[in-house]
Amino acid sequence: MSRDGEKPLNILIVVADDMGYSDCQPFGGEIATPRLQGLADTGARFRRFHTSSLCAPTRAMLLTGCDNHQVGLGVMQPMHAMNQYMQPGYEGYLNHSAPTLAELLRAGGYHTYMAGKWHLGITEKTRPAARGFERSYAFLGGGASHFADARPLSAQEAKQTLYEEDGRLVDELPGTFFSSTMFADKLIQYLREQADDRPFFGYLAFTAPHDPLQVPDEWLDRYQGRYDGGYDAARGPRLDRMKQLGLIASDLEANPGCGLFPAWNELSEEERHSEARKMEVYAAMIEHLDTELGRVLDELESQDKFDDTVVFFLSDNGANPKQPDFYPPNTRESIERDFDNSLENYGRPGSFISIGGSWAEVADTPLSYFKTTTYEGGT
Ligand SMILES: [Ca+2]
Repeated sequence: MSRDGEKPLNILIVVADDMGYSDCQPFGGEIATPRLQGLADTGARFRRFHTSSLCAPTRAMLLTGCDNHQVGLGVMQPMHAMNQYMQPGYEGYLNHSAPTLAELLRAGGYHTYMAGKWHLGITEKTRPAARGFERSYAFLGGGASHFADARPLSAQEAKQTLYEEDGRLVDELPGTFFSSTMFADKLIQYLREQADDRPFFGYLAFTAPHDPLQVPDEWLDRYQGRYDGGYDAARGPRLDRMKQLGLIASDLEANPGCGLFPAWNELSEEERHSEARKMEVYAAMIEHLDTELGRVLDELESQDKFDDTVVFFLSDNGANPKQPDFYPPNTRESIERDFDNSLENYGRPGSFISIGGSWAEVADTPLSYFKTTTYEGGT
């Protein structure tokens, strides 16, 4: 990274969780993401960049440069098939067969900071502190409530629904906790506490907009009414903007979708209200992420480091088509019983909602399918 003997550049990798291909502005999305737009305006957009179709395998590849099967994430827990148990490459955590980017950069003189989702191991030997991160504030699991209650996605997920800081488990989250805000706060703190002028590697892995779709109350109504027109009314303008931006061929037609989910005109009035509200919360969650990322970029500016920092932004996989009963052993009944999924409570503590298949297809415009599949909408 050294430029003619100059100081090596800082590196900041920012990951969104389950964000669709065209959700953000630089890729044609209607969701206000001015900070990402700013980065894109002065940077490059990668149109042939692919990920895995799931969280942890992508992260394993991102942090090692190796195929996920080589480093222990051949399958993501708890999705092991019987013949995958105890098999090399299927450990379900980042094994020690390859160094991480953080280990290599730290050995090369970088400070290494992480804030956000880890999902690559929960034991002391597999947490960020053991894999090269000098400072870390990490969520170790796959997902949870974004508020202080940190409610697990399911009973099976509960054992990895843990936060840690610098290798030690965090007992209790502050009452004001919201995931994206805390992760930005922590990265800013680590940047401020750095006492020398060595370069840094930052890994900011937001858990937004992974379900449960949630935002701080003051953000809840930011997109009110914006999705009342339904799926096609959102998809068409996205496609048009992508053409204007030169991201796709000008004669590309709208993707007809996989046909597994109901069309807008097949929904009852009540179902439409529910669907539109879910997308409103999802959109607000992405704009909120952009704002929190903006605070980190502002900090770099104020430390006069922004121009010496290479910033990468990616989503770890495509948009999520699954409903909350996808996470075993949840059922529709258990979700209804254990969460307050009344329309007024969507996006607030105690709710557990997801955008579902039809919106996931819109979020991945113009690609086919979504997270959990290896079609382009998944990767
Ligand atoms: Ca993900």
